[in-house]
Amino acid sequence: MPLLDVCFSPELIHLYDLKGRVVVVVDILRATSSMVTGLAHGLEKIIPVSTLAECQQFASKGYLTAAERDGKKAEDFDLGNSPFSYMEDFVKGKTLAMTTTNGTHAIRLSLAADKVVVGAFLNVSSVAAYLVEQQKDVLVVCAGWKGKFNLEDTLFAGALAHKLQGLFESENDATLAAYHLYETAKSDLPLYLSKASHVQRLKNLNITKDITFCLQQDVYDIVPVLEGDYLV
Ligand code: 3SL
Repeated sequence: MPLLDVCFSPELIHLYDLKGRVVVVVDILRATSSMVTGLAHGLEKIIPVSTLAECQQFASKGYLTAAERDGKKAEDFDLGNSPFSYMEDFVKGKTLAMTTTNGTHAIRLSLAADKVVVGAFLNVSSVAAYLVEQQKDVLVVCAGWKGKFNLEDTLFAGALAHKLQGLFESENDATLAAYHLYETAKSDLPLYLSKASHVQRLKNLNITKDITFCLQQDVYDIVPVLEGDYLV
C-alpha cells in the first residue's frame, strides 16, 4: 500500500525524500485555492515563482502577473491573491506568473518530487481520486505561514487522509494528527478556523468572502499538475 505523509511546514521539507513521491502542495488561504479557481475558470497556465523580482521579469515579457505579500496585492502586478479575481474574463486563455508569501515558495521547494500537484478544499475529492490512480507514496506539503504551522493547511491534509483511509498507509504521527484534527473540525470548518492566525490576518484586511469561498469543498473537479515550469 502506498504511504500518505504530511509535512507541516516548508521548513521541514528537507527531512523528506521527495523522489518517487507525489507531492500535494496546499495553501488553503489562499494561493492554491486561487490557482485551482483560475485554472478552472479558463486560465491556461500558471508559472509559480518565489520572488517579486522573478515575477516582475515575466511582466516585462508581457505575461499576466499576480503577486501577494502579507495578504496584500503587491503594487505593479495585474492580480493579487483573491480567488474572485481569478474568475475574471481577462485571465481566460492567459499564462500567469504568480508569487505569494508562502504558496508558490512551497511549490518551488517541492520540485524534486516525481509529480507536484496543487490541492485545496475546492478540489479535494478530485485530488484524492488522482492520488488513488497514481498509486505512489504521497507527501502533503503545507505552505504554512513564513515557516510556521497553520491550521487550515493541516485540515486539508486531514480531509485527504479521511478520503484515502484504507487505501494508503497513514499510520505516521503527522497524518494521524491531521486526521484527528479534521475529525474535530469537519462539521463546521469556518467556525473551527475562526481564531486561526491567517483567518485573523485576512479579517484585519477586510478579506472575509475569500475565506468563506476557500473553505468550500469540491467546487471544482480539476487537479493542477506541474509540468516543467507550468501548472496546467
Ligand atoms: O501565503 C500565501 O502564499 C498566500 O496565500 C497568503 S494570502 O492568503 O494571500 O494572504
